[in-house]
Amino acid sequence: MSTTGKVIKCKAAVLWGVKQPFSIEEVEVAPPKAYEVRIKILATGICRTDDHVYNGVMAANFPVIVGHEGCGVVESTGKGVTTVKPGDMVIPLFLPQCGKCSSCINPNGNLCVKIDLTGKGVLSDGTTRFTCKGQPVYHFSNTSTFTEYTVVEETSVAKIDSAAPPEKACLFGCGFSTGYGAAVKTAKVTPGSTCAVFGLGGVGLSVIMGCKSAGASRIIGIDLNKDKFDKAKTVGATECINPRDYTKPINEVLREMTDDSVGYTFEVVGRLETMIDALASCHESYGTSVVVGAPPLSKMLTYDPMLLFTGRTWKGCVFGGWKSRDDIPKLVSDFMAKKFDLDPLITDVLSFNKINEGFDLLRKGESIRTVLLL
Ligand code: CND
Ligand code: ZN
Ligand code: ZN
Repeated sequence: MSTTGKVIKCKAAVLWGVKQPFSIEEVEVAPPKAYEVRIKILATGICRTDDHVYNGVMAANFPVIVGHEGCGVVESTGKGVTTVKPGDMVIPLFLPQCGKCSSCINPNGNLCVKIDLTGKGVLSDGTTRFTCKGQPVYHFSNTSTFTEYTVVEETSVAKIDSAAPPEKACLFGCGFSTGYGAAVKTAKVTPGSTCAVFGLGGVGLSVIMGCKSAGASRIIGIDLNKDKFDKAKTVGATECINPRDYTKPINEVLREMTDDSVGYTFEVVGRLETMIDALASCHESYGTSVVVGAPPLSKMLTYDPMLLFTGRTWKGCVFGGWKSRDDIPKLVSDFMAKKFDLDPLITDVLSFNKINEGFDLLRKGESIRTVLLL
């Protein structure tokens, strides 16, 4: 029986408030309105950004359905949708591409005005498509993938190769694309260069994969958890260090290790201290440092402007700098052509019901990416 045009009742993991465990609930998912798409989610990864919402350090309205690293199949489309149809394999995009705003029009921009950085959690008409126990439930970042069905706007959907395996392709929704793009698209790492990556989670390891594919000759991984080092080396780190093993500031350690030649640094933790450490660690004249870690809510940074005066470049990127609808299908094609391997990033695969277990693995530092199957 077709579900088109009807409310779908299904399972979703609802966050009712800060630091409350994910609660698997029956939710009602309304049909897509004009220019919207309803997607059956098949697989979704767990990213630290979802945990930031749980911890209250990233803006969101509650109750909310988070999750932003998913892959699924279009179930139905609203009026006016022309770029996807039922049955298409798709990735929901936390960074939309409307194609009309100033970022979308500029060849170097990607921060589409339709991105929801302030956690409003509603679609264009100001309402939500999720209801639980008679109460509206908010969307998250134009995606909401911790649910069997979600509704997103057409501008937040990338159609990908229908043969892509969802349990891997979901990582294109955030972790892999964000990290890999930070290196190849935003920093534009050059062959033979030296790179340093602060934070060796799923996003940081993807940065390392990007540095490697760009031809960097030295890639130094930095983490407080030495259990992350083996995996970092598997994906391309040439060496790994723990700042706690040194008494000197980490920028001095890196300068000595490399004869003062660190061309690129990446902050992939999301802490103010590591943002400054990463900036100070790139070469004072020609170095580039990229902020990839999500800035903590309402926190300010002070720094010595001499760090920039000498010539360093400091930048950041959302979703690796990619233009989401254009570039993600191409990245998936590269994956299907075996240009890179996502298997090292996926440490755990769990059924959707075990979502809290998946988050525990992340919090204990025991997982890179846990993929939940719906
Ligand atoms: P995850 O938590 O898996 O990795 C972070 C790593 O940093 C862990 O291995 C920690 O041990 C390590 N770490 C913690 N403190 C320090 C420290 N002081 N020095 C060195 N290492 C440390 O997170 P993830 O890889 O899923 O995400 C990383 C960040 O990227 C996080 O802030 C997330 O919110 C952000 C992000 C950004 C974007 C974007 O578009 N820019 C998209 N998704 C996620
Ligand atoms: Zn736009
Ligand atoms: Zn993410």
